[in-house]
Amino acid sequence: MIKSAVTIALVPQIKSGPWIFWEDLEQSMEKAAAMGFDGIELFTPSADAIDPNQLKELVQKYKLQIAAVGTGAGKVIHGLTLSDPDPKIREKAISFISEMISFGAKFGAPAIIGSMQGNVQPNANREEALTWLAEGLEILGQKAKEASTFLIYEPLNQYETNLINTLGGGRDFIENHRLDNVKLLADLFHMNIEEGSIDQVIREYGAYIGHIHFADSNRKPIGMGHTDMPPIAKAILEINYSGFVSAEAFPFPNSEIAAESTIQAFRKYFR
Ligand code: LER
Ligand code: MN
Repeated sequence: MIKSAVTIALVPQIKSGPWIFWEDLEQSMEKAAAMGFDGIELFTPSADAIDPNQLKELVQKYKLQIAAVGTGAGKVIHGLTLSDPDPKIREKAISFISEMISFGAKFGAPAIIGSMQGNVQPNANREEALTWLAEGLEILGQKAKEASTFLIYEPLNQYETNLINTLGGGRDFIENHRLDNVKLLADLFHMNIEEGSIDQVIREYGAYIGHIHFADSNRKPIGMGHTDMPPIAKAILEINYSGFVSAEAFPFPNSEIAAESTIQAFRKYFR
């Protein structure tokens, strides 16, 4: 069964990002649980920012799953990416994400590689950058496997990365580099910019999709933009997707209304 989730970001540097909740962890969890979400997607500054025992208590108290953990803080705070020409930076990026994988795995949650993939730098070679990214995903996919979870790779729109922008590009990358235990994130906001037909692409690459970011064309909650959601929801159901549909959207007009609109849209399309 498809599960609902809502993002909670606890990284001060990215407060203005597309996160439904971004203040207090427990308060946000309490609200998410009261609205009926199945899980939360967490963005933390590092793997040790939250005491796992405390999080275990909260997860039990509010009966919420951890849908996934974001790793973007590694880039935003420390400037680390998996495609940096400097091997020391790539090494640090891998160890930052490894720790996030171990943290998430305590809760059965996979880690997401989004902005941590980086970019081909102005004077670097594209093939080389893609090889570095593949090397990182290979190591991290295995790390996730050892922790009994999987790794999520997210194609981003062209204004955020010049590496891979489409689900098809992500599928080719996984196959060409024989990446094991790596699944794709279908972020409906990025797909709205990059794909021809979102529903067709979801049907075509359904077997590779391990996580979905739920946001409208303008990155506001579903229903507040012009994305034609019914055919997309139909495609998600048709591929027998059983992961999380997680609201990574702006808290517009505020966190509560954004979360409430999201869970209503989720019920309308998936229940
Ligand atoms: C960034 O645009 C995004 O979609 C995030 O999920 C990546 O960390
Ligand atoms: Mn996303």
